[in-house]
Amino acid sequence: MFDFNIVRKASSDYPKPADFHPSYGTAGFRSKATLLSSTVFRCGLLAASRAILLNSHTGLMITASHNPVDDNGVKMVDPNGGMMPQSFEAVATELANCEDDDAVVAVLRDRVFSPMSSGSPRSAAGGALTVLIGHDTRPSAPSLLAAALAGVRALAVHAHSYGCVTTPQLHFLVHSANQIPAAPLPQLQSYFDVIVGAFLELTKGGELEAAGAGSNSSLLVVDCANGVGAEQLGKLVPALESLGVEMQLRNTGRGGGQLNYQCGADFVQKDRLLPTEMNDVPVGSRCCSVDGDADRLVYFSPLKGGGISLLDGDKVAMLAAVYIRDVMELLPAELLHDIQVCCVQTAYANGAATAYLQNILRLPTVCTPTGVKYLHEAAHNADLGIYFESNGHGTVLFSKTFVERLKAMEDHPAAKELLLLSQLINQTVGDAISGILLIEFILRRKRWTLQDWQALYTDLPSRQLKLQVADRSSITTADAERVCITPAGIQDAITRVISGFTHGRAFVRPSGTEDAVRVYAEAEIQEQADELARLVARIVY
Ligand code: 16G
Ligand code: ZN
Repeated sequence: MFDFNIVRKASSDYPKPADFHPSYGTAGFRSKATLLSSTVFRCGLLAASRAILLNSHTGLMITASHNPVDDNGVKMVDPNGGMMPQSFEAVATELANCEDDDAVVAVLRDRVFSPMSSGSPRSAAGGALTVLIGHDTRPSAPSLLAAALAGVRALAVHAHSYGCVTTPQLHFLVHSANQIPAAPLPQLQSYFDVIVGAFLELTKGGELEAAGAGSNSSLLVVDCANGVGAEQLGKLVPALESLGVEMQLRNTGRGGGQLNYQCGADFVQKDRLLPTEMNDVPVGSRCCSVDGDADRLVYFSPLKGGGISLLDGDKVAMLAAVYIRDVMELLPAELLHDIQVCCVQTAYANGAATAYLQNILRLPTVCTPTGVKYLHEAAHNADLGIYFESNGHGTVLFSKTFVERLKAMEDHPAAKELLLLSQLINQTVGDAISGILLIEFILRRKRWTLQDWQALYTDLPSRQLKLQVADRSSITTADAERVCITPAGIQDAITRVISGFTHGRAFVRPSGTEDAVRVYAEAEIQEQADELARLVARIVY
């Protein structure tokens, strides 16, 4: 049985900085790394508490994803490999904001344990309940890892650090650790065994052709954002070689480049520029960028005279949707009876992508607020839920029912193929490594170049702006962030401005990860999208 006195004493080594008020936002806690020791320690307590209460292994990922190298963050992972339920976020925030050690113990005892357990909490001592921990490549990782370990151990729960792993790898490992009770913890290799194993099985038989014509069709240049993806992606090189793809890694961190600085999926998607260390890549080459913790992926191709042709998360979603629809059409009708397919997007999805989905693919669509937890939940409600944010984060979820039906018909080649896809595609969270394998497989199977893929539809020109305002919480939204509720009158003003633009669409939302307000605008031509964004920004100021 754990002892709250031990918690109190351990907590005294991790005092909260005065005037620091973290909140569990879109992707967990995020801040300047120097402020985060107490927050990460307390997340260690929380992850251990949830392990005890749920009698399962839980997880903690220490990362600030695509944010600058001096930031860091922490995110909780639930036993199913998904994110901590939103209902628990307020308690996490309350715990992180306790001003002293007594308050930490009080929140833990009265808010975390008491309402959720009947009677006293189960003892973890002597049991094998474990919090699985991973971190990215940030220099602040070792000290924050020590804080996390101290938090977990203060509740007499085991902690296991996987070291430097991608966020999706950690989610995958937590999920698989909970599959067989009392089994030893999974090794990182099991992730590659499942994902790469499915890929090799899918590509067996050698019917795959080189991805279209062109002198560089065998080359895939990957921008690793100088992050954790570099080491893990290195392990894919042989698998892709078997498909005739030569994968070259850039921004691996070994060339002295800084994490996420002028590179990575966020930079490429938002700034539409060639990442650093890639100036020598031939025009028209197949390239992709992952972010600092390798849960986002976008593809692109360098253009003549600079700039890039971007294939963002919307395009990835459409490629996956087109392919999966093709395979599903080969399935016997009875297998598909009552099977719901759905594509989930956010307000950031390009209007042309939504139109393609609805008018050409004729797939049902749902729009949710920004943040994986919302998209993931919506995709889970379907039997086959395809979700990708434009920024490149997403995955394809298969329901248990659908997987069971596919298994029952495994002899059918299309059923077998979909089953393998459900293993190739990380089912816990968006995953750049699994995404690269999926895209490379589909391009080969369809014999498409990036240009063929790009031609699915033409994006409407768009512009995003980031505004520093005095109080971002004064802006509140509804209807999946497409409508501003407060300040009063702001939405009417935005709607009036939009009405002056052909194919105009715009919205404003407070960021969930930064102290800023974001503006998105799209219109028929780039100058108009820029102008619309500027006019909307003026309304906000
Ligand atoms: C985080 C979210 C991402 C979202 C982004 C929005 C996760 C794992 N990541 O990176 O889904 O698109 O925040 O950031 O949930 P913003 O609120 O600052 O625009
Ligand atoms: Zn990320």
